[in-house]
Amino acid sequence: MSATTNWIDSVTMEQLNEDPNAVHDRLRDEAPVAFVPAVGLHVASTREACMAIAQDSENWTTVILPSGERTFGTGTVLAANGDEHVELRKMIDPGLRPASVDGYIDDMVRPYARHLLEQLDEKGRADIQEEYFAPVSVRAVGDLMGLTNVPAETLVRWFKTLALAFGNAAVDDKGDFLNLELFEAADAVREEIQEVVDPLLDNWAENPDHSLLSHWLHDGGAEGELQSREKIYPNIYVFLLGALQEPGHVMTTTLTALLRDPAQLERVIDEPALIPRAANEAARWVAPIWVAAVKVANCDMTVSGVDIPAGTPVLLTYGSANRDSDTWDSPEQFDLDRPTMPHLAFGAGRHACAGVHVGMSIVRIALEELFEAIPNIEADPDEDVTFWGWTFRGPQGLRVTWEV
Ligand code: 261
Repeated sequence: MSATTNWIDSVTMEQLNEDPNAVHDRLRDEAPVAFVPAVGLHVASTREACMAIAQDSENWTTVILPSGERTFGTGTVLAANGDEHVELRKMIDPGLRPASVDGYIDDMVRPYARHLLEQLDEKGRADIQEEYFAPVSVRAVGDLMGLTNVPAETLVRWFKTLALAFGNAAVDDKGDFLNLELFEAADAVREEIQEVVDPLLDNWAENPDHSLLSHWLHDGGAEGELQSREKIYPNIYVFLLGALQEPGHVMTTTLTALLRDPAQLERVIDEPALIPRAANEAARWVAPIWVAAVKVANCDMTVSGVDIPAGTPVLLTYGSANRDSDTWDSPEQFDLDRPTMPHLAFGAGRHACAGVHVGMSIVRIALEELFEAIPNIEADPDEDVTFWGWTFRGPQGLRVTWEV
């Protein structure tokens, strides 16, 4: 075995969760597509390799990370192909179109954001992730889905449990999953979700409203028929993980980057129109969904000079692609002024994120309200921010202070 494969064989899931960049900086240089035993899959790390695969749906069939399938079951939009994928996107996309989002998003986000900030204002310190960003993120998307009566704490607990299971990608040398207790916790949460959502679907069957789930139930099925729950539930789980968690991750990552560079923070606070640019650069800098797409080669393929036999699943690491120095100068730096190049935080090709506009609108509004209410926000000098996660990545929390 060559020296090059040797170090890859000893990469661990812990390393990937703690500091994926240390591993992937080297993978991009030495092995743009390589088998990584820790997760039992081939992994594509360069922007070129990820784009080539993501944009070629003729030669690659979309599947899902095995730990993701164990968490959500089959039938998610994430793993659908061809007509089935088109049908699911017809169910999911309409409520997320920019023109539609722009009509409802302010009323959905601002009042709750202001309410939380009023409560925090006099305190002078907070874990802004746990006390503001995560609640705003889940309340906005939860309300949009129609889960207005599910408390924010419950929604946060759901996405955290589902995310730990989905990202539980480690396998032993036989390819069997480790840490089964994380899947069992997600099984229990899925049951809890059904207990909450079943009665809501019963009600929407008789009394449709403007919520996303009511539309899924009524508009996604055959003419005049309700969409089957079998088709709806896997995609509810997808939303209750990614859609609930990631706007919050982008908010915290944006603020973390700005707090580390007070000159850039000051520019954004002085000129709120820069918020979208800051949030977009944050999504490139630390992609909240660092890893998720898996594609299987339909025939023998060669990607970036690496031969991939037919039937090989390849994991696309968009977080790594976003740090590719062939595209970005000093990619490890958060830089408001870098030339705009399309990054891969929202994926590419047919499976590109359906929620990019709604998600980034929620991020923008949450940051606008925060900087308006607390323009003198500072990092807590006693706390070091820890980023964690390979599949999903973001700050574990973010302690901040301000003078009251
Ligand atoms: C709404 C998008 O959600 C996800 C995306 C990728 C992996 C898991 C998700 O829940």
